[in-house]
Amino acid sequence: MNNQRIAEIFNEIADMLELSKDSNIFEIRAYKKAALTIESLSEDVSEIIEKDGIEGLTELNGIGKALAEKINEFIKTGKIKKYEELKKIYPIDFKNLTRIQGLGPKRAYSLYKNLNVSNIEDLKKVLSEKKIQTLPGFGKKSEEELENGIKLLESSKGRILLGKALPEAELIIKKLKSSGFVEKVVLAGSTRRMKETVGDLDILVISITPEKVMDFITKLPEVEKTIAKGITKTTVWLKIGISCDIRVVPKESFGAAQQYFIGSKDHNVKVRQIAVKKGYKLNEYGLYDLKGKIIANEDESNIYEKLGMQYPEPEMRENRGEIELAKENKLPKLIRIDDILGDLHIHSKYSDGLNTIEEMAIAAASLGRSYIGMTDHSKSEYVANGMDEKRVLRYFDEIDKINEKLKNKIKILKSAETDILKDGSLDFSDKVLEKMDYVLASIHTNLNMNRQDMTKRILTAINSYKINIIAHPTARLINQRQPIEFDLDKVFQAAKDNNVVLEINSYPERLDLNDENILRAKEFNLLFSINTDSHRTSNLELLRYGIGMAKRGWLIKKDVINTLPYENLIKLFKK
Ligand code: DGT
Ligand code: CA
Ligand code: CA
Ligand code: ZN
Repeated sequence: MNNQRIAEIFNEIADMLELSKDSNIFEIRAYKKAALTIESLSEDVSEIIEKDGIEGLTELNGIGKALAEKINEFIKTGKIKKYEELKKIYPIDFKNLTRIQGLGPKRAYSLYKNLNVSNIEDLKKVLSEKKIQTLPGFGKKSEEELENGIKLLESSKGRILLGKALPEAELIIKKLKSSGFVEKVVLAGSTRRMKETVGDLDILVISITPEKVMDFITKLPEVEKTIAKGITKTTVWLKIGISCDIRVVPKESFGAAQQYFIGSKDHNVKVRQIAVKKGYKLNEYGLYDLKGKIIANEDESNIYEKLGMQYPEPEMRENRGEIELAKENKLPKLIRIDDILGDLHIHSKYSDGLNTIEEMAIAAASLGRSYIGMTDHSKSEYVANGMDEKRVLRYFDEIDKINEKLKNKIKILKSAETDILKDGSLDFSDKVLEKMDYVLASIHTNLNMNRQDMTKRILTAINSYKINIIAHPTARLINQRQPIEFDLDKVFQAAKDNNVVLEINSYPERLDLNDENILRAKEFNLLFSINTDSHRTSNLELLRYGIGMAKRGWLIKKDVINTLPYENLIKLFKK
């Protein structure tokens, strides 16, 4: 795919432009925006050019004539001159280096200038020589941070984001279904349990022609190579960078196979113990009595039933107490995606989004949402084109107008993603905050404050009694950035005392709060809001990942505020 590479190049150009003295913020943003657009196209840019020429490109969101020509240049020559020229000045592997926590383009450049570091290997070397602590702007602490950052990056190798794994699994399953060789296909493993990262895909199939299924799989265009091919199990390596296990299972074992391969392993071990206590045997082929007679096979729920348990949804199967509840008939009725009526974290062109407010609203309405909250960034988010006090008022005026226009379709609430500054104060004056229907606040800067100061910062914001929702509370980026450090229990208690709601951010890189923190926050009887943090219309569909996380955190409908109808929600915010 050309798209991926061009997006990478544009991001790198943006990084390099940021380094030059006469850098132009608009140009930098333009490259970043274009990269986002290209990355998410379903069609390769070369196909667009073939069909509609360069004009086809300029019709895309965020791509003007100059950038369209750069894309065309890449398709024609395999290169972009501007990139090559910048690369001569900055021969640095920004793409990989900036994936290390605490290392942005500026610091990477400083390491290059001073110590000739141009890639991760060089960085490891100078770290081992303890050379970085002597540089201006760096210290012993930065050295430690970089070492930890490299460790985090390396430990994540091999696991990919659910947001990448699930669509790929669905694509393969769809192809299998239409192949004509299978009777039934289901997804299993961590992807089915909606775990935030996935080690490999697991797919189960019923088929009377397993050879044909395996031939079909190994020839899919998504497959890079075949690792092992058999009649009952085949493993292929996928181009997205993980492997996929396909198992063909006899019809009479399908239920047991599902129970086994959905996992998790810890859950299975415990369930098997229960079977043994009852005098049964449970494996991936069936549930048997002592004489070896099969008592449950064809379907999964049957197995739990025979063991005297309720059926636990896959998202709960992590041996975190769900088995005990299932035995006592006390499993919570987990939230479902259809329970969600609105989305309270959405960006538009007013800051770093790709679409207009109206486009976002119409897209949300067509997905069945009855309200959205607009939350473009506040002024401190300079690179993200954050709004100052003047612009945010125009933003609210425009929302009023669009509300009038769309009043039969959807309701739009006024808000803004307001930065919690270093001292815990907010990035907008009270006068502006009062004009909002609710205040969504979040931390984007000074992420490496120590635990004590960070706790104080968040508590100050919460105790100000000015905020309604804290967005992506830990600010982590999966595989890239550790969560900020603060006293969770203190913050959760303060949130409870001040009616502050915690977000479950559905962005696959964020999924913040995560399952464990949700379970912990639930102990404080907190309320949650499951939002997409959409930056373009297609992002609105990321909601299912937030729902996955919420189910993994055992949430039910009434734990989540955006299951409320509009009027009740407004009342809740007024309280
Ligand atoms: P992953 O791939 O690391 O993201 O996580 P899973 O859960 O998909 O693990 P995977 O692919 O190794 O195995 C798929 C399922 O098979 C797993 O969730 C439970 C089951 N399984 C694998 N190994 C064992 C085992 O040794 N004992 C039991 N009881 N179940 C197992
Ligand atoms: Ca797996
Ligand atoms: Ca597997
Ligand atoms: Zn946001």
